[in-house]
Amino acid sequence: MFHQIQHKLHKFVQRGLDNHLRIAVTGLSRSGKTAFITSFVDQLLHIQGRGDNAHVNLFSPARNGRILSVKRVEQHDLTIPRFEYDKNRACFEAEPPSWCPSTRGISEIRLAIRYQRQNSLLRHLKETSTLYIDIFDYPGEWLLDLPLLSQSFKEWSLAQQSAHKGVRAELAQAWLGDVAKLDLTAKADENLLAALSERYTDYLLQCKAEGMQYIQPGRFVLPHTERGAPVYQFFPLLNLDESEWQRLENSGAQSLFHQLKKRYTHYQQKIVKPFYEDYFSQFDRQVILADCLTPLNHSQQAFLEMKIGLQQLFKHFHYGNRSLFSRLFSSNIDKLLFVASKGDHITSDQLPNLESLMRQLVQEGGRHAEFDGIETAYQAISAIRATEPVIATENGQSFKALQGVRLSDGQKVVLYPGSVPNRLPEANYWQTHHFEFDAFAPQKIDFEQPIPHLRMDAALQFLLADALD
Ligand SMILES: Nc1nc2c(ncn2[C@@H]2O[C@H](COP(=O)(O)OP(=O)(O)O)[C@@H](O)[C@H]2O)c(=O)[nH]1
Ligand SMILES: [Mg+2]
Repeated sequence: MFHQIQHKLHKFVQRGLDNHLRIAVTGLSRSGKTAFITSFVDQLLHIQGRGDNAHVNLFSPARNGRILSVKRVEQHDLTIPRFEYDKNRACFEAEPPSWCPSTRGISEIRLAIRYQRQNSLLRHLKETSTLYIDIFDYPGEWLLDLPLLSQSFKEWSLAQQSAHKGVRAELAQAWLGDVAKLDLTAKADENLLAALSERYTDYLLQCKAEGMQYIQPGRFVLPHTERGAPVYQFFPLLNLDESEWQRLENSGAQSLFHQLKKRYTHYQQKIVKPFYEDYFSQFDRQVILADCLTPLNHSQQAFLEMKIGLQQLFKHFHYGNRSLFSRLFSSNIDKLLFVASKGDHITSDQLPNLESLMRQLVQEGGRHAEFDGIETAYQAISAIRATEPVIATENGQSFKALQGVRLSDGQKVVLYPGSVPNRLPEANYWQTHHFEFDAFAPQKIDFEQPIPHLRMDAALQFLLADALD
């Protein structure tokens, strides 16, 4: 009897000591979220209680042998799609190996890590504890819509107008030409609105293809099933003067103008807001991924947009008392990790430059001191390493190079991808430097081997080590 009570008590205490961590991973599409989470889970699942765990040498709880087991458990929220770890891993084990298919929307996976506590005070109560981690994958495009929550349709339109230059202005010509022909005070025609919205969405997709990253509404450029829903069928009105805005406001409730306004408000309240209320407010730690190398291939405008885009994501954590986000919501995030992804596209000596470039992209403007109470780190990593470092010689000179299988033609190549600038490049940079960061095919991964990576263990250390104390 006594034993039973003691056992029950022990279990009760045990449960009280088990802890949870909700880690969210975001970034714009193709920034490497799926690759990151697949590798994150894979590295953890390959930790062996008594193994040397060389694959995660920078992750101290594994190196010290305190992690007893890691396993997948049923996720917490059954309404969220499951993160497809097994399917993703299978892509790399296949012959030939391929990159995992792209995903949309939010997904979740839960792991249970059983570990030995370090905390001696509790040692007599229990030796081991379990940390449950929920990892969420959600599109960074969702965060680009935050400003909409505090803007009226008119304010949003004016903000869009001010971003409307260079490549964007050129791409928008066809869509703007069609809108100019409209009588916005006339009674709304659903089909017309649908057709024009489609042209607007095409324009946004073209901006994206040109490397523009600051795109609103962010959800318009994600593949989603409800594209035909009226809530995704609206667009901003550009180039109107004050008297025209007045005239439109005074048009009938059924006018095209008021229909656009109504859909905008619906999008704001029914699509943007619930994400913050339902999910965002519950995250404990946030990873933000950015592919800083691809904009170097494109143009200065692409690079500047990447900066604006990143700073937009960053606004969610910039807790200065006037920050938009802190006025609207509260969050519990205590650690923030900025990751420059796909680090295997450059030679290892360039990784510090990539890290510092990422830091600059986020911090420019000197606002970095204001992450109140949030510990922030910057890391350049490769979640799934597709290249091998080699030493190449040319004209008697040796230099560091990369070897991999080029994705476009399946050729095995050795190349020197060039140096990465460690600060924000000047305009003439794109004239004098030619960047070609080729995409590589993934390596084949043997059954039971962990996924090869660069510094994923540094990310594990930052995100998990203190929770496994
Ligand atoms: N070489 C290399 N390519 C990567 C890495 N991570 C992502 N990629 C490439 O980037 C693409 C998009 O990555 P994914 O994880 O699907 O991005 P997501 O849209 O943010 O989930 C992949 O299909 C790969 O081609 C990496 O660590 N190394
Ligand atoms: Mg994905």
